[in-house]
Amino acid sequence: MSYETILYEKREGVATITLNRPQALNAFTPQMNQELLDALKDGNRDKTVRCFLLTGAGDRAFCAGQDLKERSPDKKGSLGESLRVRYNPIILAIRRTEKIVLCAVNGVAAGAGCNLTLACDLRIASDNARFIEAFVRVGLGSDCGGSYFMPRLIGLSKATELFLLGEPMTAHDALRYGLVTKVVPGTELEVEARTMAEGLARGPRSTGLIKRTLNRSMYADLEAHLEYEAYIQEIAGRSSDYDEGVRAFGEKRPPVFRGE
Ligand code: T3D
Repeated sequence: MSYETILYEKREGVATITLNRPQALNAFTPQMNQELLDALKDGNRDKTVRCFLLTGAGDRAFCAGQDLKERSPDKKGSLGESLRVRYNPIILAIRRTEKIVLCAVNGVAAGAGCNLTLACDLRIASDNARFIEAFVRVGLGSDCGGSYFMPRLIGLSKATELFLLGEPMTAHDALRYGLVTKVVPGTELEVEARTMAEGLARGPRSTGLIKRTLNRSMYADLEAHLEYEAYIQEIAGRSSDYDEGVRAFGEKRPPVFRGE
């Protein structure tokens, strides 16, 4: 299979997927959604793969979420549908595979990009990583399971703060809250993540069973919640505040919301 928006490599039991649109902070286009899903399906089928390593190209960003330059008010389409078709299958593929998914967060992770990191089993971050639940900044609610994973991972109080204020959480704060396993200098992230991924790939069969058990313990109704987020995002996506949020982002100015 050939890919244009991701890099995909399988070696030593590890399937490495690199989101590869660094000029747009690795933001999602429909093609990138599809290629990421295809790679996850391929690695899941491949018996030589025991662990996924998910990261972003460059040292600025892991992923800035949906590509907002595709989202002018006249061609934004249905956000609920976009989530059901493009994003939710990725989140479910990560949770459903018994292979461990390690995320190497190599820079800013915003919006859907932030929530993609949360769906993974483990996170290791470079010291310049930031986690931003950026949705509120453009007049949206949460999606990609962020409102599901974040309170389970760090507690409701801090999760509420992150979603309502949309402020960045630094890598070191993420470590303090247990969101990431380790923070390393950016120059060391690739090697550290690779070492951790190869170690996970050498683990016993039971690692996949442990993942299944933890899924059952914490994530039993994930699918229904993803559907609920898509329903809510459809409402938010139809609001004039969202149109203003996207316009303001493109014009590099703060949005003026009217609560409508
Ligand atoms: O289908 C659907 O829409 C449903 C799904 C929705 C899920 C979502 O993800 S909605 C949320 C989308 N993401 C965001 O709201 C984040 C937007 N970006 C930012 O807030 C900031 O760019 C960052 C905090 C990520 C990084 O800030 P900073 O100061 O390090 O970089 P910057 O200068 O803002 O951005 C650098 C460039 O990347 C800039 O382009 P330019 O001016 O150099 O040509 C900027 O426009 C571009 N960029 C950043 N984020 C996006 C983007 N381009 C397109 N889409 C983006 N999301």
